[in-house]
Amino acid sequence: MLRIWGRSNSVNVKKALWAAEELGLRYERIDAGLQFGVNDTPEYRRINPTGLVPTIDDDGFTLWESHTIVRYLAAKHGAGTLCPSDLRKRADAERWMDWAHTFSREFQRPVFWPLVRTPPEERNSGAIAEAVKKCGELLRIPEQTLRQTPYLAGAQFTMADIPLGCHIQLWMRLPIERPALPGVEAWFARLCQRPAYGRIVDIALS
Ligand SMILES: N[C@@H](CCC(=O)N[C@@H](CS)C(=O)NCC(=O)O)C(=O)O
Repeated sequence: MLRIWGRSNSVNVKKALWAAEELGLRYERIDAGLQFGVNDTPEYRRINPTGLVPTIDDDGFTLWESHTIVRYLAAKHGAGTLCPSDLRKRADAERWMDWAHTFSREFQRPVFWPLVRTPPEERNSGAIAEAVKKCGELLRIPEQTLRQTPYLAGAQFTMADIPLGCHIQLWMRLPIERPALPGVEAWFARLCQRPAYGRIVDIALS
């Protein structure tokens, strides 16, 4: 049985959960992180020395780092679907997974945390606006691709869409001024049609 540790509102935990659900896997989720603790216990640190979430245990094989977990689950259960069989298509998909870190760095702490997890009186609105602008500029990179193909790695939904798809939900749902990015917006609308995205990713901001 697959076990996944992590609170359901963590953007990185969502990646693992969404992949598992797209693959139709049965799993048990154990709350961990922030108010739930668990990730600071010696038992947890033994399987994940970073003390971060998510971590998985797949029949005794433990793994951490959300994108690696997505790659592992996709390769094990989704060869030819979530994980493209063609080597170049797979590398293309993995490139988008890695690029999501670039967006995450400019978005999670500079925009998401101040707007969702920081009291209004402690927010620096100038810095947030500056960061939103930077994120909008970064999104012109996937915009170029998404104007030409429905998904990041081509015609099919793949693991390429999972990491950035989790960040984009936050980007689209935050009360911020977004530049017009029709390709990204159409892609987000496509993701919203996926039942697993609705269950796992497109949940209330917290
Ligand atoms: N590179 C790691 C980052 C994991 C990470 O930063 N997780 C955050 C949640 S999104 C965390 O564990 N924060 C501490 C906590 O929730 O207590 C990954 O992708 O798995």
